[in-house]
Parts: sequence; C-alpha cells; structure tokens
Amino acid sequence: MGRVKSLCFLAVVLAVLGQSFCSDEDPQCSRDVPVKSRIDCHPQPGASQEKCEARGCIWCSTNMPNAPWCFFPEDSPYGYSLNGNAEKTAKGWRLTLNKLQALSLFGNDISPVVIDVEFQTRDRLRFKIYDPNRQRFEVPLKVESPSVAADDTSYDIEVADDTSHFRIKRKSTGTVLWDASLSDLIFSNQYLQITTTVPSTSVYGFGEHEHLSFKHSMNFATYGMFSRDQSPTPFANLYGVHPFYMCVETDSNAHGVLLLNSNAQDVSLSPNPSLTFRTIGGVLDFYVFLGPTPENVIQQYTEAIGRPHMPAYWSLGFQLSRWGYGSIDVLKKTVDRMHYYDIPYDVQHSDIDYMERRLDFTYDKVNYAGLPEYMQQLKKEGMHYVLILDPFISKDEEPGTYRPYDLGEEMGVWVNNSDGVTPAVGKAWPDGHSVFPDYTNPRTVDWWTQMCLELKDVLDYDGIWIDMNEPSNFDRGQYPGCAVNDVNNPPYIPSISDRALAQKTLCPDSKTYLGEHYNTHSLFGWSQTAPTFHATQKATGKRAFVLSRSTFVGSGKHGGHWLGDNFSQWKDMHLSIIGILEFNLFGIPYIGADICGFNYNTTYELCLRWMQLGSFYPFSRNHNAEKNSEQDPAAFGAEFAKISRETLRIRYSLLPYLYTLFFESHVHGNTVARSLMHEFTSDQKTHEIDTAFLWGPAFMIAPVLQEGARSVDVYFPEAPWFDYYTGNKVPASWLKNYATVDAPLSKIPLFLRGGYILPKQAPATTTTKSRLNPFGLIIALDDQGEASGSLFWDDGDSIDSIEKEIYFLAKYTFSKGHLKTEIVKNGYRGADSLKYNTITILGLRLRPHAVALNGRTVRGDAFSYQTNGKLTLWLSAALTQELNIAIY
Ligand SMILES: *[C@@H]1O[C@H](CO)[C@@H](O)[C@H](O)[C@H]1NC(C)=O
Ligand SMILES: *[C@@H]1O[C@H](CO)[C@@H](O)[C@H](O)[C@H]1NC(C)=O
Ligand SMILES: CC(=O)N[C@H]1CO[C@H](CO)[C@@H](O)[C@@H]1O
Repeated sequence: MGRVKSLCFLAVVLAVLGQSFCSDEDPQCSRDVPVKSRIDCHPQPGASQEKCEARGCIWCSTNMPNAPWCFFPEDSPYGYSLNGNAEKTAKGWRLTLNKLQALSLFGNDISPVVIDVEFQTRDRLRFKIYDPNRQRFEVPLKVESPSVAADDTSYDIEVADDTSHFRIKRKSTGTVLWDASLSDLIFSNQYLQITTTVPSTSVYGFGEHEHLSFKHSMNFATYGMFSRDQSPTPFANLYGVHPFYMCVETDSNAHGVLLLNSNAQDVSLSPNPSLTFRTIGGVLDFYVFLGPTPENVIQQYTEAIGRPHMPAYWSLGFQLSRWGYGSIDVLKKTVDRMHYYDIPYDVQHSDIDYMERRLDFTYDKVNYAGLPEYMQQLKKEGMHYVLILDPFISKDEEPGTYRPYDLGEEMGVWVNNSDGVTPAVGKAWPDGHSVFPDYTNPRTVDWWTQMCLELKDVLDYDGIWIDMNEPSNFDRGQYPGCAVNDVNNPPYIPSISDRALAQKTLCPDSKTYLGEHYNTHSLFGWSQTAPTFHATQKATGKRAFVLSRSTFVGSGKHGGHWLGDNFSQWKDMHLSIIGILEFNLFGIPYIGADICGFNYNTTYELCLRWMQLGSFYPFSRNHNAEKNSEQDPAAFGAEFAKISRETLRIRYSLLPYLYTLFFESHVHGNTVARSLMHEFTSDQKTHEIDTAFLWGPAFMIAPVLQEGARSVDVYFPEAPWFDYYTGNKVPASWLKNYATVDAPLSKIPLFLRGGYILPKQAPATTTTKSRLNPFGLIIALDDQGEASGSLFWDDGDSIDSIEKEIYFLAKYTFSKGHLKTEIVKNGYRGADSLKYNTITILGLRLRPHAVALNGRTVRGDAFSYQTNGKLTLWLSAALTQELNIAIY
C-alpha cells in the first residue's frame, strides 16, 4: 500500500499545481471504490492524507469536481453487524446491531443499536435506528402509527445476513428503493450517518434551500439543513428544514422518504446514485412512502405528517406588502392607486414599521396614527389585513410599561440559558436586548394567545405573519457568548453556512421545554405556527391565516410560507418556481415568493414579468424591502397597471378551480402547484422541467423568465393542450417537443389540458365581490371528446366547514356530447343564490347544430361556435341544480 499512496500523493501535488496528469481517477489507490461510489470519510473541512489515513480511510485524488478525496474503504471500520435473528414486534420486527470494531470517527459510539421496522400501512413503512438503552431526542410530531400485515404491503424488506444490507423493495417490480449497508452505519452520540443507494437519479426535495434545478444534481452535492435567517443563495441552509425526498424510479414509479430528525444535518447526493445522511443528534427515524405515482407519494406523506390546512378564500386573492411604507400616508397612497387602477387586490400586510420602535403588540401612534380605523375601513370595503409579529420580545422597556415582556417574565415563558432558569438574552429588533418565547412550553402558548387576543382589540387583523422565527438573533449566541462544551462545539458541524450552530441564533445549550436548543432549534418556527393558528382562529372567530418564515415537517397543517428575502433578479424569479414546487412536495402548498423580489431595486420589465408569474403563485403577494424603490403594480403607471390587472383577473376568474385544488389538498393531500413530472411521469423529459408548472392537473403556466424575451420555449407533454386566450388547440407537431410561443410584454403564456373541466367565476376587485358573481365552466375535451372536473364551494372563511359538512361539492363529466353535473354535497345555503352564466367547450370536432339545456333546446343566439372548435354557451342556471347539457 505504501507505494500506492505515494503515487497518489504525487497525483495530488500535480492536481494542486493545476496539472491534469492524474486521469479521472487514480486506478491504484481507488481500486476498490469507484469514484462515483465514494462516501466522504472527512466531511468537515481540512481533509489531508494524514488525517484521512489516521481514520482508516483511503486518500485518493480525482478531478471529478466535488468528489471526496478521503473516502471509506469497501469494508468500513466503523460499522455494525447483525446480532442474532429478527425478533417479532407488535407492528413488525426488530434487530439488534453490534459495532464491529472499537474505532470511532467522532467519539462516543453507541453499541448495541436497534433497528425497528414497522409495517404501518400498505404503502407506508417506518424504520427507526436508536439506542435501546438510553432515550435520545425524538421529534415530537404526532404521526399516527397504524399497522398492517407484512403480506398486505406493497414492499418487501430484506436483511442479508452475510452482507448486512438492509433493503426495501417494491413488490410489484422488484425495484430496490433503499439499500443501506449496516456495516457503513455510524451511530455515535453526536454523529449519525447512513448511506443508501437510490434506484435512479431523478431525486427531488430536501429543504429549505435555493436549488438551481428541481431535479437534483447527483454530482456530489451536499445540502445542510438547520434553520437559519439568511438570504437565499445556492447551497445555503435557509429558514426551514425538510429532510424529505422523492425519487422517480426508472419505470416511472415514485417513492418518498422522510428522515424525521430535527438536529443540524446534511445530505450528500452522489452519482452512484446514492444519498448519505449525516445528523448530529436524535435518532434515525425513516418513513418510506411507496406511491406509486408522485401524487400518491405526497398524499401518503401528508397523511403521516398532517394534511395542509384549508386556506380562507380571501387569502387566495392578491396581496400587497412592503417593509418601510414609513407612514400611514404612504400606505394610503399606495392602496389608493391600486384602487384607482382597479387592480384585483384582497389583502394588505403591514411589516414591522407599523410597530412602535419595532416592538411586538404595539403600533406607531405617530407615523401610523389612525391605523386601527384605517384597517376597519379597508375591511368594510371587503379587504383583509395581515400583521407581522416577530418572536423575540424586548426586555429594555421600563418595568410596567410593556405588558408583553412583563407578563411573559411573570409566567416564565422564555428560552433559558443552559442553567435552565435565567432567560437567554440576545439582540434583535428594536436592536437591543431581547428574550425569546419558548413555544414548546404550554405556558408560552397561553401567554402568546393572550397577547394575540389583546392585539386584536386594538388592530382588527385577519391573519398573522410570523417572521424571523428560525429563531433569528443579530449576534452569534446570546449574552455573554456560548460556553465551550460538547453541545456548543460538537465534533462535527454539518455543511451549514459558517459551519457554526449559534450563528445568528441562540447557543445550542440553551434550554427549551422540550429539551436543548441543540435538538429543538429547527423546530422553533414550527412550534410557533400551531399556537398562532389557534390564537388567530380564537381572535377572529374565522379560519386562520398564518404565514411563517421558518417551517418544519408538518408545518403545512397550520400555516403557509413565502420563500424568504429573495432578490429582485431574473435568476431568482426562475428559482422561485423550484421553491414553489418543492414546498408542494413538503406538504405546504400555500406558498409563494415575494413578487418583484425583496432585496434590491426591481426594474419595470422584471417586475412586470414577475407580476405575471406571481399572479399564479398559490400565495400571491408583492413584497419589498425597506428603502427600495416602490414596486406595487400601480407604481409603474397605466400600462403596467393594465397588464397586471388583466393577469390578476385571470387568476381571480380561476379561483374556484384553485380553491377546489386546495380542498383536495386538505382532504386528500394532493399538490396544488404541480410539476409537469407529476402528471407525465413516464415522459423522461418532464423530469427536468422547472421553468413551467401546473395548477393541479389541468392548467399550465409558462412564464417569461428572461430579460428582453418576447417568446417562451414551452414543452408540451403528450396530451391535448389549448391556448388559454384563444382556445386554439396546440398542433400535434408541438407535442413531446419544445415549441416557441409568443409572449409579448402584455402576456404570460397559459394552457389548458384536454380532459378537464375547470370551474370559474367572473372576476372583481376583491374576492368578497367576485364570490357573488356568476360561475362558468371551461370544458377542455380530450381526444375522446371527454372531460371531468369538480367545484368545491363554501362561505370561504368559517372554521371547519368541511368537517361540519357546510359546503357544496359538484362533479362534472362531459362525454358523448353531454355535460352532466352531479351534486355530491349541497350543505352550503350561500350557494343557492349563485348562478352559472357561461359554459365554454374547447376541442369540439364539428359545428353543433343544436344545444339543449335540461332537455330544452336553447335559442341559436344563446351559443356561438368558432372554427377552432370552441363553443360558448350563455345561460342562466342555478349552481345548486344539476345541469344537463347536450350538444348535437
Ligand atoms: C426557564 O426559567 C424560568 C424561570 O426564569 C422557569 O419558570 C421556566 O420553567 C424555565 N423554562 C425552561 C424550559 O427551563
Ligand atoms: C433604489 O431606489 C431608491 C428609491 O428610488 C433609491 O433611493 C436607491 O438609491 C436605489 N438603490 C439602488 C442600489 O439603486
Ligand atoms: C425567487 C425566489 O423565490 N428564489 C428563491 C428564494 O428563496 C427560496 C428559499 O427560501 C428558494 O427556494 C427560491 O428559489
């Protein structure tokens, strides 16, 4: 071995000198492990041959970018082997593993460890690797834990005695979904690592990051996960944590995997293809979802972690915000010009400048004098109002003058220092000393609820936006800095920005009710979301609106998210689509990015294109940072306002369809914004597409993402597609190809998919008004002349209308020239006064000579036919009566 090493060493020196004498890989030192299957044995910075070999690992250069030069040998000296046979348990079986050798990578290895397998449902499996002798931290997410007989599952599990490979196979195809060698497993007190191969390179998910593509690169990319307040840049760990991925197998079946762990962690994606998970605490608690379609995977995932909440109808309207209106006069001027241009607009937000010196639960009585009355006025006009709250509370106010602090202090609700009794004091708005409410503590929930209720008496809000809940702190750790100990200085810090756990937050050894901040840090925003949801619901008596910057697995049950403090750049506009698709995978479909970008000044064209794209974000809000130039859609003059108005009117007219998608998401766990890959999984070309997306299965949005572009190259998977604006059918020659579609500045390309019926409603300037308008149906026929769809409707803002069955649900089917509606549920009396007034059918092959409505022939001037196959029918029929339309 000695000579081999020195040869390699020479190669390294040459590589360092910038020579490429060393071929792709050195054949000698990497004899056993091909470059593509290398697993990094020195994941922290500062690897050297000496340190590598001291670990019993192989050092070998390669010029494959990002491939590790220090990697584990074929037989890792750190792993485990099976001890005895599997033991039956109530829900599956259990195996004990013993560590093979005494060698330790990061100290304090645990042996034995146990692997517990639970057959939970036909398509869901859980396996957990833990210490049988000591309770370690586990994420307190309540996942129902049913059980099913092994024979009734869609998966098989194998543990090969000789090789210690733990494999999960899809029964129907034999595809190996998971294959981890237990002899590669590392399970020590502050370092847990497991590697599995994946059956293809179509891997999606993991968050929260700014990913450069929806489908991941598997070329040795590493992503850290640990909630952090920082502006999105590639590879940076951002506000939320979602250790969940979906993989599309080569035969187009899909599965998903969750690692339910909240510790600082990272994952490496390698070309083998394989994934290596590294976390510095907790247990290895995996859930596998067998799909087999991408939609099935997300349905099964959200069944486990909690279905997304049902948003209020008004919250699907357009929303406006900015940090730094600076005064109520500027705010009013902005609102007025939105109204002047008749731009559809439902919600106004206030960022921290509404507060008195940025103190939660106050408002600035000088610059925002009259804010309570103004909020009331907007609400009378049918609008809604959202207020921001930060988590931290100033402790610098005179005792007796700032109730949020005084009451919280009295109740003992703060995150404490490592002593467990003195509050952790950091630095945050208003740029002084702040304490941090510990939302994992039930007393804190009482305090927060009380404060939110008292705020409502002053400022009549409809929803709460919770920001900076990573939690963010302006310093590294609290006063007087973090002590030097194993918790604050673990032997391995995952691949997160600055490689520092306390950066911009509290010290890891701080104490929360649920345990050390080391374990609960990334749960902070998650633990604030449900209490805020319940407090808002209590305060308003209506369906809650909560928008949270920090999220974790399961956050979608109580809140939505925006993609954070993005930049006004063309690149960011494209990346926002990826973020939106990913959050739909994470079970948080109420998602959007700051339209026109948050940081930096925007430009006319970027903002216009972003308004067009953002009109189709599930959560559609234009938001801007302090001191930047104004960017609301009324700020750029009449032409810009007109284009924004027209695009938002399309959004508003399709809100019944969007709302129905949210209903399906809430009840069945479907995604709302959906990648083309979800619908056309067997078309490999769709796997890479992240420049266009769908609302549900049927509506494609293909935005302009480049400056100066006046056309878009749109990929059309094999299906009938219709231009939204003209109803023209996309020519067959465009299918399974990219086609160049016109996109003048005034227009965003939009397409309807044949086979679907979309409910619509005439738009208005608010949803309060549009909800009273007549409905219509767009029937886009497939090649057999068929289509189907549905409409969900309720009062839009009462709590639990679905659970209480106070709603209306209709199913539509079109076949053989007949449209039939079936009323599945007629429990909402508010639907009785609503009417249909138009039906549009796209894709008719022949000019119809007659149309009959509920058995009676309609007059010839009540319908019109265009040669492109589009029929428009005008009618007046009650929404709650079944329709029967025949085309002859
Ligand atoms: C934090 O300290 C306060 C006393 O200041 C105490 O009432 C509270 O229970 C402590 N909380 C935790 C989680 O240690
Ligand atoms: C952004 O716009 C504002 C207001 O129009 C201006 O004061 C500021 O200088 C601009 N910033 C940059 C970086 O151009
Ligand atoms: C425009 C945009 O939203 N870009 C990125 C913003 O940050 C998120 C992460 O919070 C990314 O996912 C987006 O792609």
